[in-house]
Amino acid sequence: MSAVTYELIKECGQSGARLGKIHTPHGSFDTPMFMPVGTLATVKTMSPEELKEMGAGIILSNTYHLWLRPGEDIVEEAGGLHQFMNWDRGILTDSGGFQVFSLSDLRKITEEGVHFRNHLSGEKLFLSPEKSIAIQNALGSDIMMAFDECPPYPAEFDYMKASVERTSRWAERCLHSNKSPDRQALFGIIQGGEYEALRKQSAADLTSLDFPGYAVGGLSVGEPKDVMNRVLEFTTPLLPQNKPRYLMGVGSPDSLIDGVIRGIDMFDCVLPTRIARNGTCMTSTGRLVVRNSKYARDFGPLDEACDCHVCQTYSRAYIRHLVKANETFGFRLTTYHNLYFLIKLMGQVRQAIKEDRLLDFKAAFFEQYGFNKP
Ligand code: PRF
Ligand code: ZN
Repeated sequence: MSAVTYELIKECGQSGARLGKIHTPHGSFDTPMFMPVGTLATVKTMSPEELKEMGAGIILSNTYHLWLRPGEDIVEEAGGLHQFMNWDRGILTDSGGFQVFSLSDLRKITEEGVHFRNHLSGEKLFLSPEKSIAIQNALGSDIMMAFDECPPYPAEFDYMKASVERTSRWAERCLHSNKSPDRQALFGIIQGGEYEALRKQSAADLTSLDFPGYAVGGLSVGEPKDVMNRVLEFTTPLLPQNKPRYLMGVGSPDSLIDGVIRGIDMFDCVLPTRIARNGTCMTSTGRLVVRNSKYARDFGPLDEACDCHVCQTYSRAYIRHLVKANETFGFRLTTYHNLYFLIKLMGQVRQAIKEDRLLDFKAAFFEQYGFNKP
């Protein structure tokens, strides 16, 4: 039995959406679900208690960053990442594949792995499938991700084909180097860019290895929205029905709903936490830039329709003042609200799947949020 299992509860009568439950060694959570990002063993400005209060059942952390600091040996000595950061619910760690490509300089990809320079110190480093899994085993996450290559968009077909084939070979090496498959599930990552033939090849390679879950990688890398939707439309049907499906690095409200409609169960993104620290809030009527001078004397909540603690307690004028003065508390308030907003949105999405009305929910949500405006 795998460390992580997926229980399919119901399929949506109106779309490809699924209602489910994912069971991990650190509890279960309902899907579709959004995972807050805690890159450096903290969801920036939030305490674990606050994350629980808003209903987070799993968070994401990063192999690459924790390897560079404080070092996976220190986290392991602390008793693993859960103990180290005092989080007793699910943790998923990304493999470092994507981070090496997005953060580091002077990369050189070989069959063995990737040579690059530490983005902090300039030191020469090397990450491979075996090394990534050894770090993730030391961190003790519930879900580990395979070490992959996420090529930029657009990439030539021939480059993408060679990359997909290497990512498949790396995935097999990851699977064989997992030292605790009974406690830590390893998910495979489907690549292939916008090419249907390559997504098919990637999905066939990875599903033959029988991972306990699958991610769709290589999306939200600058491609137009309709390309992402089309890729999901032909990719999710290639994945087994009884395993979780995770769309990596996607977190705008519209993309979450579009992903769920195409059969995705899990999402993560820095978007809600990153824009919060720059004074931007997600609300039921669209993005609100609380720094804006028009909120200087606005004593109403960030979002009239939100029942989070922040919206029940603090005004736009107060939050604007804090954010403009660079006060940490202001960033805590916007971060809390944004994460609450996405986690609650996923709850509404699950309710709509239950009642076979997800497309109606989408139409109403998009109308209110302003996505239908020219
Ligand atoms: N691979 C990995 N992590 C990722 C991605 C990927 O393709 C993406 C794509 N948007 C985000 N995070 N390993
Ligand atoms: Zn709120």
